[in-house]
Amino acid sequence: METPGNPESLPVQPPVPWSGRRIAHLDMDAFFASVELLTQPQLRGLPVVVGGRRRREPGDGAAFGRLGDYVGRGVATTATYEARALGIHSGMGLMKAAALAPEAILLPADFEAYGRCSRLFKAAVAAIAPTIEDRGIDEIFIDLTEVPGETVALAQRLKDAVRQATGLSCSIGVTPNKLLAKIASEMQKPDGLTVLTRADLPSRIWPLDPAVINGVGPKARARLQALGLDTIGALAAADPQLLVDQFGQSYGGWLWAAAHGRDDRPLVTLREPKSLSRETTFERDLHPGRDRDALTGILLDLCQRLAADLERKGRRGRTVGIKLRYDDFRTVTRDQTLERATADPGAIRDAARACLRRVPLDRPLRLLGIRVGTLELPDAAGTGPAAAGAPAGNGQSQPLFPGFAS
Ligand code: DCP
Ligand code: MG
Repeated sequence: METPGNPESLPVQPPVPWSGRRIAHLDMDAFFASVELLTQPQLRGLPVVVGGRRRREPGDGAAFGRLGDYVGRGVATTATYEARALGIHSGMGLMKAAALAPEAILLPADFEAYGRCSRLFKAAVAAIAPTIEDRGIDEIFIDLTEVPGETVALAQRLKDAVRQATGLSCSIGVTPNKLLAKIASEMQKPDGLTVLTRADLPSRIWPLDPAVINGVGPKARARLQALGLDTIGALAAADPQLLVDQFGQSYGGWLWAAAHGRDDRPLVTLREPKSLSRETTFERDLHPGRDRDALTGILLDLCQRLAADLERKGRRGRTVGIKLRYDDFRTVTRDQTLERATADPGAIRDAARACLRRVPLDRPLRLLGIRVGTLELPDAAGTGPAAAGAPAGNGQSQPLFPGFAS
């Protein structure tokens, strides 16, 4: 079967996977390096390597240098395809890489930017296909079984959505299971789209090195090689008893099944948090009147931390709640529903203030907590979490425990 790499080669008949499932694996292309090129487009087309330890300072736009000038023990986290053509790959020592390509550009890593892009591409996919297994910063499995649409068109839609949300390309493989999808997504990198059916197993999978199977590491590969099993096809044709004798019941049996493209593992989907919260118990009980400034400071700090938690997890919430525990261990909570979901510390603070007006503040407190619930992902349009909230404003200086006469 023709596997489409470009629109011209789209098959007339949609490919039909051989089980009921349609599982996609999506992996971003040269991820860290591609994120860097978004803000430094003048480096496009050049060999670029991301690595090294030095932290980038804010406003440090021109922080790149020649790889040949690098001295140190850092490793390459990734390299553009132009740098890979020169022999550089992830995990390679930068000094070794420098010997191969001294003229290549070296950029320090900016993990915040990679995290932002990661959240954006996952949200863009989730808006189309919500059943997702998160496999790390730049890859996910997606269950497309229940998502309407022909497979190639749907995969293309996902790629387009990822590009729209991030400006980045990714590669997708769609097959009946995770094992094959992971192999398929690699097949036409970068910007690949590979759909495999049962009929493709002998022609597309069996010629490959067993090392492309996720779970066959260098040691297993070497042992397979020693047995003369240097392709997946050879592994599939091997006597399963030989594999069990060599590798044990469990791994040997798995190897043989994997070579036949069998894998029934379900997706391990994101367990959505219902709410996020922060709370603190004071070293000594604080009185809402006498210790008003201290309490205000603590609550502002909790709001900031909670907003940072939301930002990190890429979530916003529509309810804000407070929790107070009095010196006699009685606990009260109050909630406030917002008009729009927010991750903004100012909006959280304002809602907390509204909640505080509804609790008695007549005795010392031992604990203060704040919670944001009814969480949602930001829309795939790419607005940052702060965009949906009220501006942080300058209300910071107002006490959060107002109107209490001690
Ligand atoms: N990474 C890392 N150290 C490694 C390997 C990877 O820090 N030894 C980081 C940098 C990569 C990101 O993880 O950009 C994703 O890893 P991938 O293996 O998916 O590699 P790339 O996305 O860089 O390239 P590809 O296009 O092959 O997926
Ligand atoms: Mg990748």
